[in-house]
Amino acid sequence: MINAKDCTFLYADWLLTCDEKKFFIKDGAVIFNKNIVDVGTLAELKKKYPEYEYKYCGKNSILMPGLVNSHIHLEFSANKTQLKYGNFMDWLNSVVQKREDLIEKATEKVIDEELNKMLQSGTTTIGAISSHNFDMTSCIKTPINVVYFNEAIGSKADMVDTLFTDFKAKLKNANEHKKDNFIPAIAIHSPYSVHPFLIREVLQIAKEKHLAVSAHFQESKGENEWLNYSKGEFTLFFKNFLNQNKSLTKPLDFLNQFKDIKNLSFTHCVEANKDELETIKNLDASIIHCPNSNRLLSNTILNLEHLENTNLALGTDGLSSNNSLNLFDEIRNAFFMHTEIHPNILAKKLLLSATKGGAKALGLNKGILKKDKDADIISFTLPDTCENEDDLLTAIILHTTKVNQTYIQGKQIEPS
Ligand code: MCF
Ligand code: FE
Repeated sequence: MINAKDCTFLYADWLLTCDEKKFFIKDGAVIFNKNIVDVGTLAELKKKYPEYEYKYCGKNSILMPGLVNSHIHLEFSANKTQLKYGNFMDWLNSVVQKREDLIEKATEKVIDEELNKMLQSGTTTIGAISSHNFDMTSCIKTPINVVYFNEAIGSKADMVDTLFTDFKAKLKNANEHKKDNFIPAIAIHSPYSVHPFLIREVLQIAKEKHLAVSAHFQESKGENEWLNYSKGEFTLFFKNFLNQNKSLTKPLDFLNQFKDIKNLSFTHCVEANKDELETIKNLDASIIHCPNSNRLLSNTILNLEHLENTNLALGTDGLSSNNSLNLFDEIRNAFFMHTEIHPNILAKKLLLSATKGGAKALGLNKGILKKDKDADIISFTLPDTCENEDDLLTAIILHTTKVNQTYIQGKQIEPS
């Protein structure tokens, strides 16, 4: 028996479970309160629960899990035209130059508007990397689920105690607002920018408090050369700004410090070699793919064929390296970039990475329409009928930028 009073009953022309088993349900229906109660064809569910009224999502409608944007930087939301693209070091130098101005312009109102646009485009969960907690008020009040990654950054030895104290204050601040849809977590900025002492201490906290952890990793050729040989285009930056002439860690030594972190992700990984990818896989970590950002900052692309058996998630990164935080835009761009994979196979891979894959990366019970999962659900319609499930996912990617209905943990959300 179900308590119909607390439940919503929806059906659509197609339901995508985003679970590899039984991915497509034609004329699919879902019953949910805060969690999903049942999923099946409308005929099956009507037979099981005949006395209830089911609401139709419309002609050519789709029901699927809400999207998970696993990696964004909201504090950079004010950037439109200020940063340099094409080479990571040029971008980084422009960030150093414009950072204060951009951060000042990223007011609560600007960030709220971006979050609202994300809601309208079907994103129900984000992994937000926060450098300063300036985005925290917006992240606490949004109905979107937020895994809030407090960032540890800084490689100067004489600053390390201060940096650690600041980090702990930020984490404490975030922890005071912890709730169902605001979950504090830890970001280690990258192997090149965080002192080994800081990495060790911060990971110790993550282990003790069972927090999710994320890090940028192997994003550019410059990073790879610096980490392995203390050479290349990072050299000047480290000499000038940090008076440092040697990398403090090697890529594999960096990765090996993350053992025993349960919900772990590495963003970018475009320059990661076979051993590094193998280590990531053995850590049971996820790789977060940010294709637009990689195109803009380093003009590279992740090789998806090298990632067998590693969980893949998807992110937009911030507006510091993108023109949109709409995850359907990102999926569409990725779809056109990865020309080595058949469109329909790639479409499935990308939609999985934006739902189930993202939920795993962030350690959440979401991303799949299945009994007992959190009821984060979106519905939208296609411009015409699609009879064949083989073509459906490509059609969705080509034609979707906005959704009609959004439910987060069972509650219907009206974008403001
Ligand atoms: O992911 C992109 C590129 N890689 C590294 N960092 C950032 C990205 N977008 C914003 N950032 C932030 C980062 O969180 O840039 C700051 C850090 O606080 C400066 S260091 C690159
Ligand atoms: Fe990033």
